[in-house]
Amino acid sequence: MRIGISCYPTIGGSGAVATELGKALARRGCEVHFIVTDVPFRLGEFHRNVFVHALDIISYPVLRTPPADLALAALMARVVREHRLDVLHVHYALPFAACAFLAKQLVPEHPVRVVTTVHGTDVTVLSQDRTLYDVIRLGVERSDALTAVSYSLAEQTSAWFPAHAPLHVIHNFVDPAVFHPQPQPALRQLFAGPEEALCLHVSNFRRVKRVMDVVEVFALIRRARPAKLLLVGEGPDLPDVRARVQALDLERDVVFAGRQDQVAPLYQVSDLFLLPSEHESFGLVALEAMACGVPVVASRTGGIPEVVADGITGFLAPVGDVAAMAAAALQLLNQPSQRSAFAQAACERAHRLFHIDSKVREYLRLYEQLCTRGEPG
Ligand code: GMT
Repeated sequence: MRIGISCYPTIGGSGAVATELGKALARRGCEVHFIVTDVPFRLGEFHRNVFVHALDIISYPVLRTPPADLALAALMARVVREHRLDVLHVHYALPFAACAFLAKQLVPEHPVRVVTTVHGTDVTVLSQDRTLYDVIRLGVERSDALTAVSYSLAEQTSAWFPAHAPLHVIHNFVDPAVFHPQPQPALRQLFAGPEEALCLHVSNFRRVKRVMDVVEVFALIRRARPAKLLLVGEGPDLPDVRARVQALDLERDVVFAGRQDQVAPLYQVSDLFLLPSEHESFGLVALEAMACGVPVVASRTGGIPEVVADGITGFLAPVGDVAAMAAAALQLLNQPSQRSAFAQAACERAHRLFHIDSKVREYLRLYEQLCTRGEPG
């Protein structure tokens, strides 16, 4: 099968999922064409059966902004035609679903099937903007199939786009070969002493992640016991977070690791993962932490309860309830036997329910169903 994939190439869950899916499909013998503005960050070295088509955008004085989305649609159409793609799978509805719709109009002679995966803020934030709603709706309604990364997001998608394409829930996934428990004593020593608990947060430091709550939760933990906090990632809220750490006099206990490509070892050395997001359609980082045997304390919002089993693989609390999150964290950190039971349950749940192989099979089944159906409309 020949599959085109479009996604944002930069750091973020949707790009990570799209890239890992593409690599896994290629390992299974599919020909995979990434149609992107840049090489996806998780792609890594050369992979057999994987091709990257990166966008070139014309610059001309009359054009006030580069016509990136139109150029992407034209590139999609060219790759569909030249490589006779069976499926064009786009990740994140804006702009990719509308670009794919346009690409299809450009190659009417070639019956490519368009699959759109909605990931989160494409539905929960951008679709609620009047200036974008209709163009997102077009893409969502005119895809041949739509997938959502959680039941929670599927419900929201149906509410916003009642006439959407046939909708399937295919949860995000982890590769246990990469995300598994693994003691890393030398690495851990860099962050925490033997008596200290190590808490971890990984995100793009956007408002929706409530990284400030991570700091507040940690401050309460630190008041009760020796602990360190490792913050991975960067984004708009980073300066405020740094300032808050300073104001709370926690500079010696908080490590800002910045952007990291290899996150698995950082999960592996941590005792607890904190994800107090305002909203999260899935929470891929929580799943990756669990797969590495790290219990998660998170907010009860969106798709997080589909990932974190409350009271079994972590604890969930209302958004903004930093006291409840700190109490849950301390309960786990102060009782090593409970923490290790949660760690084991977390790893077991992540590997059993969200294994890359089963999710790739679900996507392939969907592609095959679409391709064996008659000509798409
Ligand atoms: O929608 C976003 O905020 C961006 C997107 C991304 O590219 O990271 O994140 C969403 O997709 C991830 C992968 O499916 C999910 O794990 C995240 O929960 C989701 N983010 C939100 O819903 C805020």
